[in-house]
Formats: sequence, C-alpha cells, structure tokens
Amino acid sequence: MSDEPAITLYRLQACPYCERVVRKLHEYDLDYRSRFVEPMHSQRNVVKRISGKRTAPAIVDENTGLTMSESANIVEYLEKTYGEAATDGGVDVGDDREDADNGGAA
Ligand SMILES: N[C@@H](CCC(=O)N[C@@H](CS)C(=O)NCC(=O)O)C(=O)O
Repeated sequence: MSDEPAITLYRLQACPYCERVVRKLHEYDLDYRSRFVEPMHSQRNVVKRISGKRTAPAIVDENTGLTMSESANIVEYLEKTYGEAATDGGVDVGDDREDADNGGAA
C-alpha cells in the first residue's frame, strides 16, 4: 500500500479553473497531490498522456480509476463521489470518523 494520495491534480499556477477544483478538494478535505504542468501548451505532454488533452486542470483518482479533464466535470464528479450526496455508498477515503462511537464497548 502506498502513502501517496489517491488523487492527483494536474494544474497550472494562477489558473482559475484549477483553483475551482482545488476549492472543492479542500471543501471535502480530500488528500491530493499537485503536479504543476508546463506553462507552454505545446510542452504539456504529461497531461496529454493521461487525459488526452493539454488543458489544465485534469484529475486522476485511483480510488475509482477515473481520469478526467474540464473543471466543471471534475467538480461535478467530486460532488457525486465525495460530497454529502455520496455519504451512503460513496468511496471510502479512509476517514476514521465512523470509528468514533466504538469506544467504551465491553
Ligand atoms: N474548459 C476548461 C478550460 C481550462 C483552461 O482553459 N485551462 C487553461 C489554463 S487556465 C489551459 O489549460 N489553457 C491551455 C489550453 O486551452 O489548451 C475547464 O474548465 O477546465
């Protein structure tokens, strides 16, 4: 098992679309790693390889096997997968809050 976060965000400095995704990741308290892509569009081979596009943001989520670009789609995906609506049947991200009321048992 790896300690690396399951989510990788391919992003650019000062990219408003990327910041939108970052805000959502923080809102849901999700661990992720950032990979800053080349500012020069023609040199963004890393992100092109994973998503098929050179735009940022793009996300890879190893929890679900998903790779996606387009900030609006990513935000919608995060809401569905990790938001309140996903609490039942959502992806288990290792949060141990559900252990909180196990204490005190004989
Ligand atoms: N519709 C895309 C737009 C993303 C976008 O335009 N990102 C800029 C950086 S802020 C980019 O990658 N530009 C290079 C390009 O359009 O190929 C989204 O919402 O994710």
